[in-house]
Amino acid sequence: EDPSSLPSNFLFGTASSSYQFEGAYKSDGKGPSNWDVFAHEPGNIIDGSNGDIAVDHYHRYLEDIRLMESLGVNSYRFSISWARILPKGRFAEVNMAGIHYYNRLIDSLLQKGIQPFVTLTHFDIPQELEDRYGGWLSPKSQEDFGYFADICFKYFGDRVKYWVTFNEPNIQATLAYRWGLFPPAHCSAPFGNCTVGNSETEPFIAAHNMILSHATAVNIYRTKYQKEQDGIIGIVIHAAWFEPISNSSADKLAAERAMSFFMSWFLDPIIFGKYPTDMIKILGPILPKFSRSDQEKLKNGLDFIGVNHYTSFYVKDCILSICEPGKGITKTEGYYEQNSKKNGVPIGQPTDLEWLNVYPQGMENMVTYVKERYNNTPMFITENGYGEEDDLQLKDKKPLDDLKRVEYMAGYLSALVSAVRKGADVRGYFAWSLLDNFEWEFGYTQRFGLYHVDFTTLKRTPKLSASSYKRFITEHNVRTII
Ligand code: GCO
Repeated sequence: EDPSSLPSNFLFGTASSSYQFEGAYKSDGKGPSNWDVFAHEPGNIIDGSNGDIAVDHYHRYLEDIRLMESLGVNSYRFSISWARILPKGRFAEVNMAGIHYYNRLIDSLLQKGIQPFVTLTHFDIPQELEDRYGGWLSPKSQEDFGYFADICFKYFGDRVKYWVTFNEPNIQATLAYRWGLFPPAHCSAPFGNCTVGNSETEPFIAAHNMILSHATAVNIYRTKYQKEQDGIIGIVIHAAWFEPISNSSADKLAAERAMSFFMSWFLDPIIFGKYPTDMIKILGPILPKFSRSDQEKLKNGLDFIGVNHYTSFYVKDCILSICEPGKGITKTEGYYEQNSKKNGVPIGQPTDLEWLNVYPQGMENMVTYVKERYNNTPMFITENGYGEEDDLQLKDKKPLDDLKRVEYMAGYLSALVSAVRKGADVRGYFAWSLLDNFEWEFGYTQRFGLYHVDFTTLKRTPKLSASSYKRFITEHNVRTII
């Protein structure tokens, strides 16, 4: 596809997050985050690693900005470490050294013509909030998040014009409170055996507080800052594409339910002021309710939708069909089962990672779906990328010749261009990620970078995908100048 079909002011960038990149986990007054605590507990991260040092972006951001410059990107998506700004949430002073770090980062980016695209929280929160009242399970979290967001708008909003409140709250609510794989590691049988939690109810309680926290931050931005600072604010959702496994109407309805239970769970309340109808019907009293004043607060709740899209799944109905125990059979999962395969055949080219199949058509389908469901609200593809198992374990592989990543990006970018041609209002694309980094419960065993990182020396080396992304961006720019 011809990159010139993209708008001339299109943002091209790479994405990152504070815990996965920064390191410096207790430097310059930073407080402990929930991820610091979780990763330090033996058994939680498969290679026993943590983000104490990560890729040391905190100290190497200037070098990393030079890498961005050589890619030719005009934007950088990163997140703020809440515990670096507020080591104890709103229960202690602002840590000015943390403010200074992000000021240096933002100013250095702008000097190179790179727009900061800033996420307020990408999974990591001050541990203090967990300890005091159970983090997102408590409605008190709303006030905390508003307090934090206000500080960020106040100190950085003169220069930051793109704000994201939450990164993938749908993943966070599910992994932290249904599967126990993210802090605070809550779950119950048959989803897992944690010491605390309730997999059937807590994901919805945490999500409810996140949705209202989002609304709190957006209202603060709208009333105190937006007019003067002239930026926009949105939320980032993990948006896999769900393909019905057969033509039966039951499977088609199941795929619709998958969309509701996964993505629209967050987007519908923020855009329409209520949960999706199929969720309300199926979950009944399990789903918390929005009061009148909540609904008022929610309306007009975003300027753009951030879509993280990587892969697609087949979806099978579990109301009329028999599903495997523990996979979609309960009402809290929406009575659908997701699978990467149909009759043993994967939906797209398989990768090293079980959840990741290469199916570029899913990008076009997803973008079109979001466009139609949400009246063509402006969108950014806030993440898209290809992951591989660590090359140290696969000795014969040449880590820098990442042809599969090159092909993945070419396919997905061309599917994106095609959706834009057909009228989707997509304004930017961020590759996950600039560098190999800390991949949550998988530690350093999975690599998503356009640049290879030697995790011992922290040396960065470009892969083939870095030059192919650069070429795509250059072609786009050349056409738009002519
Ligand atoms: C997110 C993602 C990233 C991952 C990436 C690769 O929440 O934005 O989980 O942090 O590193 O999706 O799996």
